Amino acid sequence: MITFFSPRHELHAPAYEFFRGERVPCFESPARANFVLDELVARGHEVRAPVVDSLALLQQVHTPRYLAFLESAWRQWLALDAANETRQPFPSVWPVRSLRSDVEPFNFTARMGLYSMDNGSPLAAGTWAAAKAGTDAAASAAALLAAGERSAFCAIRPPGHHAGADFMGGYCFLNSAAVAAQALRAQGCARVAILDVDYHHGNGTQDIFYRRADVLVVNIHGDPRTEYPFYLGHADETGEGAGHGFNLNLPLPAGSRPEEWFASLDTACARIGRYQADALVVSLGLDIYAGDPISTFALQVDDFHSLGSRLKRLGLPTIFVLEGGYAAADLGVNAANVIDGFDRT
Ligand code: SP5
Ligand code: ZN
Repeated sequence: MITFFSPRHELHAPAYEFFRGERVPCFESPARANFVLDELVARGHEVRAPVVDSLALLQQVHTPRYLAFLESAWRQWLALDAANETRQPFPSVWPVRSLRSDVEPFNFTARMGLYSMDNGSPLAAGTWAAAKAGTDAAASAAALLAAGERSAFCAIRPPGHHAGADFMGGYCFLNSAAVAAQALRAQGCARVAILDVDYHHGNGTQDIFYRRADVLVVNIHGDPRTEYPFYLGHADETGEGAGHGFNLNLPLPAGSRPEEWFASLDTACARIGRYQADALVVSLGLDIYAGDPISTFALQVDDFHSLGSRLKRLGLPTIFVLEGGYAAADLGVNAANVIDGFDRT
């Protein structure tokens, strides 16, 4: 399977995040994508640089004011104080419920809060460049499918599925899976399915397509009553307006076993089959792995091969987009097992 990869992902390298009130090294590290790249190369997969500019697609899935903020955020941070070069910006105030989010404050930290769902998405100097390289990869993968290829893999970071139309969150800034789906729609696929298998519910992707019937969104994830992102991902969220019936959430209790997870995968695949999708985007979060440091599902290395071969049986042109997965040293083998399960069985 052809893989899209850009070394620009390394431009997003914040030093720390917060955990229980302490600064800890970021779980979402540059090493992650490099482990994936190395394993795919070792197994003989072709790697290409992104070739498509995704800006027009980004403007269809994110709001203009969010894109303007994110693109200029680091420059604004430095403009406050040149010494900020070695500091990380974090939000500390958010417009919950009765507070207004329609008026953009001048204050930088207040705008950070307006455009964030949490304080868990550290910004760095190259965040925009790295995230944009990721969405360029997603758009390039769609172009490859238009040219007749059956599948493509985007080995990208930072991840994207928590990023909604106008906010960042959960290590995510630009929603690459949404860009891939939007690109497939633009090139003639009438119905696109997104299957999100990351441990955490893909609230951003759900947000972007919630009122649309042309993109089915299916999520398998840890029950949000106990797992991040907590405030979305329940089974009763089925879509709104024209999108009613085109969002399926399959939450599983924390600690669920692989057998239970694969039973949900069968349910997800059955829904995608009934939808008669023309193409599939897989938000490939590998934090469902037993060795993941922040998650509680227990898929083993070989289970990722089974995941790939199960998805192959859908018989759809498919784009895989890397999302979470924090056991960095095992990420390459787990990602490559999905790809080989799909490609080589
Ligand atoms: C893309 C993605 O996987 N984002 C995940 C963001 C999760 N952020 C919250 C992390 C909370 C970590 N809790 C750790 C518990 C360890 N015992
Ligand atoms: Zn995750």
